[in-house]
Amino acid sequence: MKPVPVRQQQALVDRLMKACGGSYGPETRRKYFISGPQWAAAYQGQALFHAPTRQPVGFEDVIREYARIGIGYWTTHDSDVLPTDAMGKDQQWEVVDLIKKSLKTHGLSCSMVTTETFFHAVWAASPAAESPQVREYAAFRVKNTVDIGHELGAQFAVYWPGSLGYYTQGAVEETETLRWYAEALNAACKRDIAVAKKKKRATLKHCLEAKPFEPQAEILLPTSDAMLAFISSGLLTHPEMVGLNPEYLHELMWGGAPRAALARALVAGKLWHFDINDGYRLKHDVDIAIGLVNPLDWLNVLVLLRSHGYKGPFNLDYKPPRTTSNQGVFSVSFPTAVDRFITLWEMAGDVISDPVMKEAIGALKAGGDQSESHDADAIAAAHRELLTLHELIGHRMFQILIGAHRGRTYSA
Ligand code: 3MF
Ligand code: MG
Ligand code: MG
Repeated sequence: MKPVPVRQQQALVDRLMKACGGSYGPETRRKYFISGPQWAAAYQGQALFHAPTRQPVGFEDVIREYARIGIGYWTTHDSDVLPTDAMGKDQQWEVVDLIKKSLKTHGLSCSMVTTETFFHAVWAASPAAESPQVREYAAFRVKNTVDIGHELGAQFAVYWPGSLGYYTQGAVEETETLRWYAEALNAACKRDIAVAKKKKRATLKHCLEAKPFEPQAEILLPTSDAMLAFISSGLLTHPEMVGLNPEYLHELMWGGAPRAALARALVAGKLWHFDINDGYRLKHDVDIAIGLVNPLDWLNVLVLLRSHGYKGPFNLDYKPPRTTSNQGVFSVSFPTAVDRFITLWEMAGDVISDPVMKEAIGALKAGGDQSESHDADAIAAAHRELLTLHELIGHRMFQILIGAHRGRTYSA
């Protein structure tokens, strides 16, 4: 192949994207509760060790492009759209007005707002630092995010505590830091109750997001399970207002099984919001788009969520790779991520209604010949053949993933 001149590269990408086929139209995409974060589309590829590879993009461009793709919901950090020194001031409300206009023009809704408590130098010792002044500032920021959320019509507020942890052990007293962190959340809930009453709106759903490492060496609430324990620790004044925003990759990062982590959140009644992406076990936060690494695991996750009636939000918290251009972010990265999600979601429906799966699961639940005795050997023998179905179920999931259940075959 000959080298491809720069001016022909976009056309090549567009042609190959068309050749991929199988994409859904914006109308179809809008039927799902999929949200697009401002920060994901605006990410310039500037992570640790990296210079940016893309030009900056503002919320107007992101909202317009999400609308064109068919992403119906938009989410943002306070600092994605506001300079830190404008927070809570008149300038903030001017920007919020512009955002409202832009969302209205393009037919999008803001579903979630979140406070940045990890980037600015003020959070160096965490949002629950020893200094009462820092903690008072953290409370101001989360309360201000609640105000913005109500103004933009959001239903959810998310909190990834970011630097809640330490580099040098012993520098912070963990129980005290957790108490202080709870105080910020308590302030957010209290403000929410007052604003919701004034605006005659429902209170927001406040969702905690855990991540096992980054950006501190040690994190005080590293997993969704730790967050569940924190919610029921007695430190929160409104535990009923606080749930979880698990992130798929964050659970893989500590070596957990994301589906099992989600199951624990479901049984606690706390699975309220979900950050969807992909990546590798026991590695750093690579935020690859859904289904590019673990499609079979993702199918399994969506089977669980579908069978429990979870309908979203599904927040596209991934990072278009540094190798993708500004154009590529909206022409390839977001539409393909959305379409893989929809395909996997629909496939999960196939799994649930598949006759082989149904019969296998039904048979396992019926068990072997009922024996009255507590004879372990006899019970094991009565189930010996039946339990082979576990592996058969795994095979059937694979077949559904590759379309073999619909007759797709490969000749050897
Ligand atoms: C970090 C994250 C965050 C959170 C966001 C929401 C930048 O790994 O996942 O995204 O999702 O801060 O509060
Ligand atoms: Mg996230
Ligand atoms: Mg992440």
